[in-house]
Amino acid sequence: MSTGPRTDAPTWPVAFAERYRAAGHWRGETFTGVLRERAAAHGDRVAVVDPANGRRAWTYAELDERAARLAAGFTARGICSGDRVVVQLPNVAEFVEVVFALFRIGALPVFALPAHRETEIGYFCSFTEAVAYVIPDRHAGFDHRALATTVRARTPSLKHVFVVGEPGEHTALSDVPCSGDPDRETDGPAPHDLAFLQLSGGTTGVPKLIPRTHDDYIYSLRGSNEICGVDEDTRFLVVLPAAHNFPMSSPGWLGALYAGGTVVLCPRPDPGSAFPLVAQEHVTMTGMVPPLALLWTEAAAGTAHDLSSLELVLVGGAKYSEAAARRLEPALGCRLMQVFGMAEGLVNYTRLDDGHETVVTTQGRPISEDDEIRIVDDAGQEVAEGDFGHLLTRGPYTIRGYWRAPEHNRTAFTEDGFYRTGDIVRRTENGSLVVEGRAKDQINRGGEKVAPEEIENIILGHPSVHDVSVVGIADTYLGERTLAYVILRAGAEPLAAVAVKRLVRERGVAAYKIPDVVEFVDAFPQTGIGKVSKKGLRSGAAPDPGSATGPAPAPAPVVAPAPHEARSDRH
Ligand code: OOB
Repeated sequence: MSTGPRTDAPTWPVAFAERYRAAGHWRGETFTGVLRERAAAHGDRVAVVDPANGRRAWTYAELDERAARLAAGFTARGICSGDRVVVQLPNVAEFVEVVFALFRIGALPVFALPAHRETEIGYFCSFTEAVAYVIPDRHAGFDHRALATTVRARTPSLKHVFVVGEPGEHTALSDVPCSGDPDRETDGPAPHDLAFLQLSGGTTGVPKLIPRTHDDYIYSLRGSNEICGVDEDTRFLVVLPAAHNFPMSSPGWLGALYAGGTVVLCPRPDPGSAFPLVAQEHVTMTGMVPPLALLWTEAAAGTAHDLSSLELVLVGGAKYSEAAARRLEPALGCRLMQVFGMAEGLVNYTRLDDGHETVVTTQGRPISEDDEIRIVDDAGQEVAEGDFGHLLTRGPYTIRGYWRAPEHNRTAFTEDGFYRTGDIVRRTENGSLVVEGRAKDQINRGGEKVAPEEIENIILGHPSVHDVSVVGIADTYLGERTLAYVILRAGAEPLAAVAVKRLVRERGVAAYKIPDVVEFVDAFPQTGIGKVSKKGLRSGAAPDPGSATGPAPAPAPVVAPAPHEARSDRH
């Protein structure tokens, strides 16, 4: 079985693929095969715990059976190998069931985040020509069925909407599984086939899609498990949205399932929701972004819940301050591991046997000895050992190109296949990487990535707006938050900051992309924020945002708050 034309995305050259197989990285496993093997080996161990609505716990045998029945039901409805299915589910057991059902068929889940709205979902569905969209009925006060109705009406490929819960005019997911005995023997797609499409954090107007294969992703799980000590006794709590690459694979819920451990799904990440679950479910491991780690660290002191089962907390997705990192272990009574990863592939971890200073001051080193790391200056020349520069990487689980994006791939990857991460790093004497900043045009809002261009394009649509520049400003809790500098047209009706925010919200984008602060200016500040009119740049010859100017790359557009911030709007 194949997952469709390989031309959808560049893949590893044959010589590299052979090398990765010979090294034992790619072992010819598939997710379907892995689940079936675990179900055969220890079918009665608990695979997934969903504490919401009366605590459901599915064993490996049950999960395998459910996935097989659902796969048969999807097949009966015409979903085939290679079809794309946008999956937008919160942390519920059905998420795991749906994903393994799609893996079985060889259909590709496209992992949307629960926060995504009409603009993002409409784009994912139309760009991938998705045949189906899987949603909860309502989540976090939002009715996903109404959104599905809108998107379906304008997406000709979209034939099915499956709903976890009350389906409304759509199809209940619970009506899909076949009742007979499904074919249990199929392995579905081949190990080198695509397994799913992840979303990139994005630096452009629309997010890029990241094609991951069974071989490469399973290798990253195996490597992550080894580094983090994940085994069948691991009880992994998924606090971040399960669709994100970090909680999925570093080592995440897929890593825990690969090892035969137990995945506990946490509906909300706040300590009030998560701490009781840690205690009740004897959670041993979890992963989170720095702002959440701060909250957990602060809340741990006064909690009545027993957190003593926790052995390891992974923190990553954005820079974790050294001061905060120092506080985590004593507060939570467990080990800390920093993780610096990307959905495109490369993942770095500090190690359990690293000294304490390395754990609190670095972002670790790559999973694999075959992860190739280059740290280069603007001219692409390798910097002196210890100096900072642009991080380029290539390896057995880092993609060679985005899905259906040949144009973008030409700049996002070097000719010899290195991914330009857009991160500015340096390597310490003991080989650990330290993230110093960013050269890419992206805002990292506490781990949630915002592409300024996407928001600028929306604001530019307002008739009173002459130009806009969206930048990140330092924030003690989030690391960064977003500020939109707006220049109004001469003689235009004055515009309130709230109106700008409303405009973005009403366009139907994830709430975390709505600017935190809006400021009206006569011209873009040239100093202090280091930004000029990006509209002008785009209509002229735009420089590659991944390349800084000058010999030494500036440590990223992570900027200090502008002096006039005091008068900015904070609604
Ligand atoms: C993870 O994945 P993405 O794809 O959402 O974002 C990747 C980007 C990196 O290129 C870097 O800019 C930033 O997020 N980042 C960090 C970081 N971890 C990620 N920046 C500073 N320090 C860190 N520890 O965010 C992701 C994927 C897998 C595991 C962990 C995080």
